[in-house]
Amino acid sequence: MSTEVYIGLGSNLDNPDLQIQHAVDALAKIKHCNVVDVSSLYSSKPMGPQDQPDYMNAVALLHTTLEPEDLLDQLQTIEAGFGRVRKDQRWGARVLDLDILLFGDHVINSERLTVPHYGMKVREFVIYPLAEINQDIALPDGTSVKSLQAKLDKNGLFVVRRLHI
Ligand code: ROI
Repeated sequence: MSTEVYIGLGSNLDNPDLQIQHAVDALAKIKHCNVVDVSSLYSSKPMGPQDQPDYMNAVALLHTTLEPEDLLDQLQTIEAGFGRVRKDQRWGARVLDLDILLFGDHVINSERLTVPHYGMKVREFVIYPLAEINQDIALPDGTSVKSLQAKLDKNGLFVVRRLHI
């Protein structure tokens, strides 16, 4: 049985626009995973410290038979391959961030993983691209993405271009 998984992608260093498309390409190469949809590429204002460049963000929908922590391993391997240093300053600039936003309707609170992603409900750069892929999804607690989007200011968020799978 495969599970629908939504992944958040973010970058604000070293040509973020290209990093995000390359990251989608890398997701497509993970074994036991299919990338079935991807949002547009969005430009967003940094959340957290403001003395860092604007971000590029997107969301991808995968179908996978991997367990959550095995998928996390794969995502961290991709981040490392993009030169991501794990000690990046908290909420500082980064080459590539890959977050598991939703893993089917699983609720996970392990040492390595918090799913749904803890900050997603208030992040316009997550909720808008998610709603672009599927207006009708709900979080495990029943909150619809549509209702979250209606409450969230765009905060300067805009679509840059389409991404391809
Ligand atoms: N801000 C934006 N706009 N996009 C991100 O992906 C992002 N990621 C982060 C923090 C530093 C919280 N800010 C962000 O990890």
